[in-house]
Amino acid sequence: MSKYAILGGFLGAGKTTTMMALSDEAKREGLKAAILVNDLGTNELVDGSFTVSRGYLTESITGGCICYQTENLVNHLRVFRDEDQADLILSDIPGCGIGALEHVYHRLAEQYPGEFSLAPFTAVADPERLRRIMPEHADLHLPEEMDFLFRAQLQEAEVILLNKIDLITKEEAEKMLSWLRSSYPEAAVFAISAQNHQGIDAVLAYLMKLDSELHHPDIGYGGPEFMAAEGKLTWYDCQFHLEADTELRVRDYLTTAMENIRQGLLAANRNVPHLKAMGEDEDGHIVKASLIGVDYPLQLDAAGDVSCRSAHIIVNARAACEPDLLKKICDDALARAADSMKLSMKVEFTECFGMTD
Ligand SMILES: Nc1nc2c(ncn2[C@@H]2O[C@H](COP(=O)(O)OP(=O)(O)OP(=O)(O)O)[C@@H](O)[C@H]2O)c(=O)[nH]1
Ligand SMILES: [Mg+2]
Repeated sequence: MSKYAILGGFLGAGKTTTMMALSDEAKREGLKAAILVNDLGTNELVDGSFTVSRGYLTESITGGCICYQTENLVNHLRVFRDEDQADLILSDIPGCGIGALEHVYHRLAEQYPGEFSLAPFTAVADPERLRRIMPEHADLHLPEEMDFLFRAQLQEAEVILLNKIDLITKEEAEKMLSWLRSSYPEAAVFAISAQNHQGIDAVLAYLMKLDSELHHPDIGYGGPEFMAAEGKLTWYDCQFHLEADTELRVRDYLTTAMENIRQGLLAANRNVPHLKAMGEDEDGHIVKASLIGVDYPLQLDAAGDVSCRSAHIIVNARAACEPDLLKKICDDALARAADSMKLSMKVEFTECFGMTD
């Protein structure tokens, strides 16, 4: 029987990176892992395209949360289990999401008994965002309605992964771990760096060995705080083609474009819990960029950066901003970056919607 593990956690916490790290670790242990990427956006999205480009066995469910498409989810899980013979199936939920313990795990247990072994329900947490709900109550320039989601995601979890410990000191990590353990005493807490593969072996062993207890925590799903938090979030997705007369460097384009979006959001006093972009040139070289807030440095994975003539670009912004304003900021920023680099831009797809639309 395949083990199925859902990883929740806020936007940009590192769910996709953790799923890749767990897949790598599974491979080292002689196990086969598969990744099921879930997002509210449609069409080609950064996360699924990136995991495929890195060679991970990946399928995507787009256009809605897996909480509301159990049959579709089960079809994907069965293919991974029966055709791919995956030992472990990892899936995320859109990073604003809560409620998958009830809507996915409980439904699978009740409606498809014995088909899948359910790993403890897991949340990935970013240390910076945790500081917001810890006693220090750090100001992250995000609407305070988001605090509900940070708390609910941890309350729902049976396993909490304190990720990105490479970015904090040992003392900070200890302080956060002890706060997490005292605030969420029923959860098993692990410290990891998904990026550096630190602590991943212990998490894999835990998820493979234990099963979800299938609790029913009261996390306020559907309540006023939940509605208020979702009401603040907007999804923007864009795909386009860039062409240069002489030379195009995808890394430079993404850097300029993301900085333009940052400046547009700052000027409007808005923020972006996660802005992701990926570019692929005509020879399949990939560059990925990620920004987890207007106050944070741009993170570039530019292993594939070479000079080229044309590239396909995907941009996904998950922002605390009104849809019309976000669309204007992003559309302008992407076009201005192309103009300033004398690139011709052919937009193939754009969507922008509020989470509650
Ligand atoms: N330094 C560091 N960065 C990390 C780590 N894990 C993830 N990141 C970075 O954090 C950013 C967000 O990571 P993702 O894995 O895309 O986050 P996510 O939770 O999947 O984000 P959404 O799907 O948008 O909700 C990326 O730039 C990652 O490279 C880590 O352990 N250390
Ligand atoms: Mg992701």
